[in-house]
Amino acid sequence: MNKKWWKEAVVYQVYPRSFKDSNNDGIGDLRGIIEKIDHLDQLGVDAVWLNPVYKSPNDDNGYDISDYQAIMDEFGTVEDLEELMELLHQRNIKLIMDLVLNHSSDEHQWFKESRQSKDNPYRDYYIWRDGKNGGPPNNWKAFFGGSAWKYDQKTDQYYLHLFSPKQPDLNWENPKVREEIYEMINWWLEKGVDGFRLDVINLISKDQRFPDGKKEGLAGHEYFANGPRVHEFIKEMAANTFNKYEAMTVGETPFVDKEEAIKFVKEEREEFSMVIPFEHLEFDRKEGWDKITDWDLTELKDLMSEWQYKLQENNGWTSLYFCNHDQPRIVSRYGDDGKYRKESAKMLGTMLHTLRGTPFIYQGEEIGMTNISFDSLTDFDDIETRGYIKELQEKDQLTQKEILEIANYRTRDNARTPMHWNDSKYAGFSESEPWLKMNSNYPEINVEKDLSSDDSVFKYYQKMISLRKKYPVFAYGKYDILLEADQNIYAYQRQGEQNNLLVLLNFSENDADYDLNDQLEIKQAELILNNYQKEADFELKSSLRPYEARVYLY
Ligand code: ISL
Ligand code: CA
Repeated sequence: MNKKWWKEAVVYQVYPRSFKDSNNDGIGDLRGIIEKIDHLDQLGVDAVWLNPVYKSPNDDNGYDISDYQAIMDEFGTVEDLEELMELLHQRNIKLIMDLVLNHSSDEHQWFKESRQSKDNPYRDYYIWRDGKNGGPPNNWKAFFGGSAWKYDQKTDQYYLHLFSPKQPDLNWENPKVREEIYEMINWWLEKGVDGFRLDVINLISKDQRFPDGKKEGLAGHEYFANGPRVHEFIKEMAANTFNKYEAMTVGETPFVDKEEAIKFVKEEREEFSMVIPFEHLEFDRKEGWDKITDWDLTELKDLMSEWQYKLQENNGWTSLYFCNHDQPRIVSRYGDDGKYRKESAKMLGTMLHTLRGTPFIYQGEEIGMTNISFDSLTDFDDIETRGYIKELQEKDQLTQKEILEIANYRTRDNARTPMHWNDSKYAGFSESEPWLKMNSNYPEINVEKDLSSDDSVFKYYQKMISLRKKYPVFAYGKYDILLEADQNIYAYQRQGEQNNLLVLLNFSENDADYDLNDQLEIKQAELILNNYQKEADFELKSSLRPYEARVYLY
């Protein structure tokens, strides 16, 4: 096992639009992040990943880029970004940028040219096809609803957009596109950026026959996810860019299971440092976005275990996360955002920081922020939610109230509400009305409050992060599951060179008994982390309190 800084790191994700607004226009910005570096430093994180900050008309909040080498007007300037990077580096915090390479904005110069004529030099920068039988070229569906093809009158052809029509897919088959992309990446690397998170990077190679999709789920995904040339393209890109700088790379990879994951992250293959898995966040949406399903802890345990074993056996690495800008708040999903909010937030955090991989904390998770509840369907900003609402209204099987309930549970806006810094109006995020509604619970849940209390979620995260730094077993220890069939407790050990860890996590709101006598022979162990004030002695047979998390060192 090779040691790497990013295997020992904890990454903090900043969604710039909602982190801190420095000039009171209601929108978070780069100077706002600069103002809050102390918060990151205090928490103890090693790297910051910024969601896209490039020039963009914001059809999908920055994931539609119109200029890869300029900063969005509302966020600031390239100089602000350089200053932020410099200040982070002074505190030994690395900077990870987001790279959106599967698509650009339709307002990018390349696309403006491309749509002009069939013989424009930029035509093949995008994917254009003739229609079929008066409709689109095939049945592929877009992630945000509807067909993945949009008709363009000017040249009487369709272009492919796997996301919104304002996000046309780039044509990676064209070597000129690849060269331009590599040049742009190197421009950022030369500035000193330490790594990248690569948006939906496993979608860049499409089956060039463009057949109709036949599998269940998003139509066509078997032809555009993990496509024929995906590894060839990634190897070429890595060799020409990241690997020359030893940059950290995080591939965002929907439709990837543990077998596919290995192909991206097995160290010898020199593709990515790690991937962003999805399967562990799909338990409550197995029957689709519009149906909330019950889920079972043993399923989650099995899945986590399979990934853990597969990766450690194959010398591969992964990111560990529950929250990001696309996911509702985890404490409202797998935890309890009422009575046991603090306990369950800490317990879920413990899982992320004690498995084998690199933990990613999403802003607000470190204070246990919860989902929001909008009163009206018009409150939603998220383009994905608006797409689904439209589809559901057209299907006409659910009442407006039912649609509102589902949208509130699912919406990516849950993660995107402004950060809670204190209990003043607009929570210290801004002095003007924010771009998205605030969660009304900010007077109870905010950073200032957490800093002044000993048993806060923040203080617990701080401790967890410092423990990871102190004991290499957190990063490098071998994973083994315990109490495999237990329905309430997720238990595992990590075996390291100097020490071992025993992790016990109660996912239920009741006390849960356990007996490890058959599985372990430990007499003494030190409790190094516990989310209850009154600490428990070490015993192989005992009971956990509601949402209790314990980490023992031995
Ligand atoms: O967010 C999702 C589930 O709620 C996915 O459908 C999501 O769109 C997918 O995981 C890809 O996400 C990434 O690319 C999108 C962008 O909207 C997301 O914010 C980004 O993380 C298109 O660039
Ligand atoms: Ca601002």
